[in-house]
Amino acid sequence: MSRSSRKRTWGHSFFFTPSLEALGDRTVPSVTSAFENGTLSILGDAEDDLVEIVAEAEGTFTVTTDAGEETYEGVERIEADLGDGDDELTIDLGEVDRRAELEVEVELGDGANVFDMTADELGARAEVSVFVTGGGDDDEVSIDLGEVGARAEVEAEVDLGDGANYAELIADGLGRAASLGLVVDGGDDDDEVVVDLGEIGSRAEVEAEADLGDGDNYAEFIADGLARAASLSLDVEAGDDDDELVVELGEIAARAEVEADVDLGDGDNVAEMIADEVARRAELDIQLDLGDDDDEVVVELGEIAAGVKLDIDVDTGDGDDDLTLTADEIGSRIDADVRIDSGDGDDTVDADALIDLGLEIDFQDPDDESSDDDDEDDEDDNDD
Ligand SMILES: [Ca+2]
Ligand SMILES: [Ca+2]
Ligand SMILES: [Ca+2]
Ligand SMILES: [Ca+2]
Repeated sequence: MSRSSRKRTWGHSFFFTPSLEALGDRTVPSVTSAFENGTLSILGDAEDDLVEIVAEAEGTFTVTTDAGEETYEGVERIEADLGDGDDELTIDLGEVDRRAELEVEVELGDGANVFDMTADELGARAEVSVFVTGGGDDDEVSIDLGEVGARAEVEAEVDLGDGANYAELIADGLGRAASLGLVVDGGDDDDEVVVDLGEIGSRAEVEAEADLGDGDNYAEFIADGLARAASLSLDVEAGDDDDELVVELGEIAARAEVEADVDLGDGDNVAEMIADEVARRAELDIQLDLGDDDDEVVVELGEIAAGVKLDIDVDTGDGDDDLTLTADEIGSRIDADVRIDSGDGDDTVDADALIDLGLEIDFQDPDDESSDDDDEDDEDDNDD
């Protein structure tokens, strides 16, 4: 029906009226689907396509497009190429069976696209991979996994291209020894990425990598907690504009490991890392690099139990930076290595709570060595 917008008015009548051919085209559906060797293929065109895929049973999917409704059995892989235009693809996986395997690969093309995949739950040892590629315009990608079962494996790669994109990955908790790998590429322009996983189960492994590119980006990574011996690796990179990253991890249980490597580039960036509790023998390795310009850093670790290993390295570059590092309590036998480099500029650094709790902090602030405000200069050995 969108074709009617192409209708042109002709000043005079001709024998061949192109509009008649256009009318004939309307009977040709814009989306076709096919099935071969376990792969369900969906092909759109350069116009706006609307596709809905619903799981009926394991490997059985009903596809609804403007061509009608078709059901396929024995599906192991879904491939969709929707071309340009503002496309919308929804996939409802329902309850994914134990040990079920599914691969989804989607090309959304240019245009303002929407991709929405939901599951109520992933059964134990299920394996789901999803690869989504957007184009140069504003894309919206949402993946909701529901409750992820024990030893389930999820791999998600989302390349949003340029444009003001939005991507979210939601789970209602990860089961014991489950694994989740996420890679998000945001391209230029202002992107928003939200990851909210619920409780990360014992010995579960999460690896998340986000490259937000230029633009004023916002990224949020939330977990209700990490259970015993769970591990989380977070790698976030952004470009020269004003970026904001919020990480909230709840209670980090005994022997859990958190590794965060954050590089937000120049611009007025904000980085917040918050945990309520870090239990015995957990390990935290936090590297925050916020580049030049006026940055804000908050690291709040709550109660830190005995035997915790802490490696914190914060570098806010030049500019007027504002840093706060706090904890409520620190147990005995902490293996801590905390370095703060606030670069040139008028910085406010508050790590008093950590110092009061007995933690040694290695401050690197070039302003301390060449301070114009102090009447008496501390003589440094680098004076000639
Ligand atoms: Ca299309
Ligand atoms: Ca895009
Ligand atoms: Ca961006
Ligand atoms: Ca930046």
